[in-house]
Amino acid sequence: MSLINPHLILLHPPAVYDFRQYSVLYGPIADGVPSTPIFEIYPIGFFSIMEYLERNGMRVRIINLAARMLASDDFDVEKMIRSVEPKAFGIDLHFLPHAHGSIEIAKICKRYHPDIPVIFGGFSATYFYEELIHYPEVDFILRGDSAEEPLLMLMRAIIRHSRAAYGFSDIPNLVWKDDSSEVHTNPFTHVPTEINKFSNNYVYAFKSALKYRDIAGLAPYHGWSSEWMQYPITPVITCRGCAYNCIFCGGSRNALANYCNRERPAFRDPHLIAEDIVKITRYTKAPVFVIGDIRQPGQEYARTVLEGVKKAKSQIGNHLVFELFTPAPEEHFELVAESVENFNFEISPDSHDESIRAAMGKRYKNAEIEDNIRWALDLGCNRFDLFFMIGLAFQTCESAMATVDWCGNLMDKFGTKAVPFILAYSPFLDPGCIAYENLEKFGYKILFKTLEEYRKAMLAPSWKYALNYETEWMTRAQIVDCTYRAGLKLNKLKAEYGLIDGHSFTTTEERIKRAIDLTARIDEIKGIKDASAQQERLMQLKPELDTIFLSIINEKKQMEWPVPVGKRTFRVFRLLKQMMLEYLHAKHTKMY
Ligand code: B12
Repeated sequence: MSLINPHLILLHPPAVYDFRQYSVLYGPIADGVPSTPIFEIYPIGFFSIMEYLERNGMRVRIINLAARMLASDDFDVEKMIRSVEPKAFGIDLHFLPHAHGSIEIAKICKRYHPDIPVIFGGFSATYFYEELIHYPEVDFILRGDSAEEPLLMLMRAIIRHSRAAYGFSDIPNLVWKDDSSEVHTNPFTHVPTEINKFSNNYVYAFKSALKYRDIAGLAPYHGWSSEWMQYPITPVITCRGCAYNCIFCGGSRNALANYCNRERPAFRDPHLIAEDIVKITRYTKAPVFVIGDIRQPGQEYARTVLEGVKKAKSQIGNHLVFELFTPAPEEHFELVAESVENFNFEISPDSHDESIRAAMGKRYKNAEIEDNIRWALDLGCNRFDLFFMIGLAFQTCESAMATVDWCGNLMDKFGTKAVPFILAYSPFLDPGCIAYENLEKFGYKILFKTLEEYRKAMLAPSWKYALNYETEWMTRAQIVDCTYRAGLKLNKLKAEYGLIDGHSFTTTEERIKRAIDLTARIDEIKGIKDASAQQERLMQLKPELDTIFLSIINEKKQMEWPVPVGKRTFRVFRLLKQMMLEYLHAKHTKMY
């Protein structure tokens, strides 16, 4: 084995393998995130897994296959997988849209390396573990929202005992097959309440990228490395789990209690959050996205984070982005403004209709939202994003269009710094969320239940047929149609109020109209009985479909947080210095 052969290779699959060959109208399913519909962003947890294992003597490499495939049509996944020889492959099935890609990648791993174990993990692997373990290419599943410690145990067991069963039965949360393919489900007991040991340290990741000479493989999303890290937004994680119960969220308190055994969220020490933020700003000028409302555990927690950041205020030019899970009191904005030079906020009111919002689990008023925008902007906030949804309980298309009208009012009142987005809840209502588990109560109908159905759904020719739900108030076709109508209207309003220029307005309108036209043409093609004729007609659409692949109703650039003008986003020398220090520190940690 070569000295730099990693013990574990974490592979991030594209949602659909091989998307480069299929003719699919993915629709605006990724219009609210920086990734494409292939969902090339790997779980943030890859970083903490890598760091925890490396600190304990394992060599870990991340290969973002999805981002590599997006970057080049010539990137040969099979060749890449054939050329490596780790002790184990780890594949994420965290986001359910990867139902197709993750299994296909596992098949390729097994084709070239039948004896190398394949480990699955993530939220969707946890939810569907009983079905997933029966796929022949899956050897192990680690359930739960915190895999670091059991994964280290598993890696040690794999390295010491090869494929022998000895040792596997002691690893919490592990689902595994023995040599005669009998399935064993270990107790699901590892749900850490103390998460300070899992840091947000990207230094290990960069070290690994240099070691395996593969910066491109590490890129968390397409465009991140290709533009030499021009816009590498860096997340800081405040917690595991959530204190809130939004009914459509697979990461809500009840959802995680239901399938991840997490009864309550675990928060990282607020002093460490401040340290994480300051540390990151030493080697990048990119925006820092603080994930999770820092008021979740109480105002005192938020105060401690902000006071910590304030100490370094004069050295931090980066834009910090804070989430608001509920509207905050004015003092919170004052505290943020005192502590941070460049700050931004985001909130997800979902609907303008307070009764629909309340049904989704969010009991706050429009007046409170408006107060928050005003206070924040008056105190110097650069940008206040608002996210609205289509596909909610009790929501008709008329109601969604009225939400767009309210977005117009907000832009009218607050100008270009209040930035609204409207998106369809897509492609899937999260398994395990309150609505998914109580369909009748919330008027949802779920169209796919098994993992195998989700795997196939991702290959549907149009997102209309991939959506896993409809509501009492809108069918799938109506959700699709309403999303395009709302997108057209919001685009127009954004141009009217000066949030976007004429070019953005025209290109977005053209994309939406093309998507409407392609939706109708695909519906027609679906009516063709002969499968090969149908496939041939679909393939003829591919060049046109490719022109609206990246986004449809929202341009990606509209979601970018500001970066200080004229600054190089990465400070390479500081990063190298930090890596050196970490290396010296790591030399003193014991090997397994
Ligand atoms: C922040 C966040 C984002 C961020 C960053 C995502 C990221 N890189 O992880 C952004 C905004 C980009 C995002 C996007 C999306 N998100 Co999101 N996101 C979250 C959120 C709020 C917090 C994530 C977090 O803090 N993770 C903490 C880190 C430390 O842990 P982790 O990444 O989960 O990893 C741990 C375990 O899951 C496990 N694990 C994960 N992968 C693997 C692999 C192996 C081999 C093993 C062993 C273990 C393992 O071990 C890790 C370490 O302990 C969660 C809700 C929640 N409460 O978790 C939703 C959540 C994860 N997102 C979700 C969804 C659906 C999406 C989107 C598909 C939405 C969309 N249509 O655009 C996209 C996918 C984007 C992509 N992949 O390209 C759902 C997933 C439900 C599901 N079953 O599919 C969640 C649960 C809730 C929600 N609806 O937002 N998201």
